[in-house]
Amino acid sequence: MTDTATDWQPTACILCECNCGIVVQVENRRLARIRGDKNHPASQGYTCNKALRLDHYQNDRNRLTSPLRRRSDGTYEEIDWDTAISEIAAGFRAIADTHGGDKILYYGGGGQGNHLGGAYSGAFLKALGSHHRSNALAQEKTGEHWVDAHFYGNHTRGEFEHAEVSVFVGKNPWMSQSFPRARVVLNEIAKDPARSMIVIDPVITDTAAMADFHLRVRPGTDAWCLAALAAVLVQENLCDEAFLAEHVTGADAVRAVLAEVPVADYAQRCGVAEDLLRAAARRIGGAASVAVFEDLGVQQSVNSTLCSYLNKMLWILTGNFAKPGSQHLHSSFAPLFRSGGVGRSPVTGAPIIGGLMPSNVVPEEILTDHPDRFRGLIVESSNPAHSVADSGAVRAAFESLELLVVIDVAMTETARLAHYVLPAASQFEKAEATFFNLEFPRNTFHLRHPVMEPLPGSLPEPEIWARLMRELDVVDEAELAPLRRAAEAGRDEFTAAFLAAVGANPGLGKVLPFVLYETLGPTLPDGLSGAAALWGLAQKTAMTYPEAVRRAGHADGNALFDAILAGRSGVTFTVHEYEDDFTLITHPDRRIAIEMPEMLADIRALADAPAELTTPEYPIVLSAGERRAYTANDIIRDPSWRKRDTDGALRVSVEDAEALGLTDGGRARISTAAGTAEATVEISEAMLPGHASLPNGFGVDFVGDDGRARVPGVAPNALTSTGWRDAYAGTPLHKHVPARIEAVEAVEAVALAT
Ligand SMILES: Nc1nc2c(c(=O)[nH]1)N[C@H]1C(S)=C(S)[C@@H](COP(=O)(O)OP(=O)(O)OC[C@H]3O[C@@H](n4cnc5c(=O)[nH]c(N)nc54)[C@H](O)[C@@H]3O)O[C@H]1N2
Ligand SMILES: Nc1nc2c(c(=O)[nH]1)N[C@H]1C(S)=C(S)[C@@H](COP(=O)(O)OP(=O)(O)OC[C@H]3O[C@@H](n4cnc5c(=O)[nH]c(N)nc54)[C@H](O)[C@@H]3O)O[C@H]1N2
Ligand code: SF4
Ligand SMILES: [Mo]
Repeated sequence: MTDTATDWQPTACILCECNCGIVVQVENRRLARIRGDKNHPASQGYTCNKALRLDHYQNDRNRLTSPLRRRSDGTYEEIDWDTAISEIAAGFRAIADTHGGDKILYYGGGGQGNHLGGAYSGAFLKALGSHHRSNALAQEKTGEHWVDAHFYGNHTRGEFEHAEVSVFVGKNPWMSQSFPRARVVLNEIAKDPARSMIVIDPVITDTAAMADFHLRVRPGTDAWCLAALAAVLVQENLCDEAFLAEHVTGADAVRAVLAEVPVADYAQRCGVAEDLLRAAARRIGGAASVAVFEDLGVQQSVNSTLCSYLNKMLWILTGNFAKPGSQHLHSSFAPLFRSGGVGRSPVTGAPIIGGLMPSNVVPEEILTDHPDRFRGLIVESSNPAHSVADSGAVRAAFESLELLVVIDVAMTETARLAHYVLPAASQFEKAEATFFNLEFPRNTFHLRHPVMEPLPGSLPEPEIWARLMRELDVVDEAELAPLRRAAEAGRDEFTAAFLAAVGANPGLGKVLPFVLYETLGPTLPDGLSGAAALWGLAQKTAMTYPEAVRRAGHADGNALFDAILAGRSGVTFTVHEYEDDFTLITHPDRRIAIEMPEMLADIRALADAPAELTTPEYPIVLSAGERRAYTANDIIRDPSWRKRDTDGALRVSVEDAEALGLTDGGRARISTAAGTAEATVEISEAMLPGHASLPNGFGVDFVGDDGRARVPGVAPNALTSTGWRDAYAGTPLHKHVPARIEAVEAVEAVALAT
């Protein structure tokens, strides 16, 4: 260790939802050394290749160091925090007063590693009367959430570590991870002859290459494949009758529809050999435990909500619930979705599921003369001008706003459209946490302590939101004073004072995160004032799952909160027993309700639905946004973090390359209904003819040491359209964009480069 290096400090990787625990040594504000944290209760020392590159996030030379205000010529000037806060609060106040607070939209609130800041936004938004919001979950998970809400009112997770059969539907966990210690678990499954892996994916991914059954569907045909798999379970009597009778409603209606599915015909339509498909279904039907993970390969493709519905039949019809190695409901420390029915967005009438408006309709909800259009927007920890379909439409819409404020660590494509940009402290410079707490039977929560001071000029989001709230001046200091005193006296005193204060003025509950930050926050040690909001969540968690929290060793909400503050590597907050799965079903009868008339009608309609959406003009299916070894959404902008695939190659099949005259390492032009782009070609035996793929996270700009801006790779949403979305959830079909690919002649490529 050198003189300036700190001791090893626990924190977490922020590049995917796993948030593996890591320990770091900090040297001159650099994350000089990084390794897995063996004390982390979920990751247990595991990391993938990406965690070691985190300093490229922390020390991005394009970090923001001052609030910025746009001048009329489009350039930015630095302003001080007081000016920024008062002008922004006044600006949103004016929109609320003139047009109503519901004309202010909130987008984002947290990425793969940070949800704590967003937890404070609600107080400011509620104080203004703003309630509409959207974020990346409305680009992927809302369709599944709609089905989940109907089935059991909760979210499920597979227990892959112990599953006899693991099924991955449009999911490549070797690259994209998403459950703890993914590569270790995948290797264990592959090595064990008693366990099997079933992968449904058109690409021979790293995961598919390890599978016992690779159902290599034609892109976009999963609904036929999944319907046929579920039909085999019904037609060959592989269902768990006792489970269905005791724990499920609507099974007869579902079985009646599946009994009619022509398996051989559907196998042919999805391009999977009937024998293989039947063998996979029989393996599922005969296993002692089955766990399933669906992800973007279906959630961002054709019939996406229907696929979510069908895929759940694989484990429900076979009774793979509430036992080791199966599918589980789980506790949550803070819900990622709001509860309640499906709402409608004000302009386009799009479905609002789990409180989230589809990202795809956001531009249309702004760029219109409709009286209910959004006029103000706050974007926090998200880059929608790059990550939402049709970047051109998003840009045009954002440019028309009366007020756009972006809170980010870096000058992003979205920040460049903002009236004000506020610099956030990085995720290693403040208290931070995520609400991706999705495991069963043991669920974990990790409050990360700051490992260094905020970059000068930046502030943690809890402080930004508190300053904005103070400026609105909606909470009377006289109401906070007793709470401040009680917080200093102790947890029990604070609890009593809190209950008294909210009893006297229920309005305080609406701005709860602000109240906690202002009163409990200053008493928290180690730079953890931003953790104050967790006090309320800890109380709620202890009330919702009292037994499971006690089993995890926490007597009550205050004990859980204190354990969270003290546990530098994360804590287990619930320990469930397998039969608890049934009590986590929110329906009064504690049964899974699988009859959804729209979905059953859609299964019937598959018989006549087209399985091809390409056209002679756009004959190739482009998957726009694949997860690879060196992609991490838009979190790291410095391209030098990548050790390979630095251009983000367009992967094409051997057959297509030959037909189109493409060469490996050469250039290709990709055209879609939305736009064109150019990419470096990689000819790959993993791709099916007629299918091409581009990675996610490319096409963001970065100004290097030489002052020149570089934009490696293709921004996938230069090629996608807002209207290309799922009928139920409005989620985009990014994995299934009809495209044309042409070789770019070497001479032409040189001419374009100069
Ligand atoms: N390395 C890395 N890991 C990440 C991320 C990252 O940016 N980089 N991002 C994180 C985030 S935000 C998410 S949401 C997850 C996403 O994780 P995944 O969903 O696993 O990621 P993708 O690679 O986008 O898509 C999964 C698979 O869908 C397949 N696919 C394409 N078309 C079809 C189809 O028609 N049918 C089927 N069945 N499959 C199809 C692709 O071949 C691909 O293997 O990853 C997380 N992990
Ligand atoms: N075509 C296509 N589009 C896609 C996808 C695809 O596969 N294809 N995938 C979709 C999916 S699944 C997802 S999840 C989204 C992700 O897209 P986004 O919702 O835009 O999220 P991120 O890319 O994670 O961007 C995170 C932002 O947070 C900033 N940030 C990092 N740390 C902090 C912090 O501490 N505070 C603040 N305030 N900001 C911070 C980063 O600089 C970055 O700008 O993209 C979606 N878009
Ligand atoms: S990218 Fe995900 S799996 Fe890899 S180290 Fe980071 S959190 Fe863990
Ligand atoms: Mo995502």
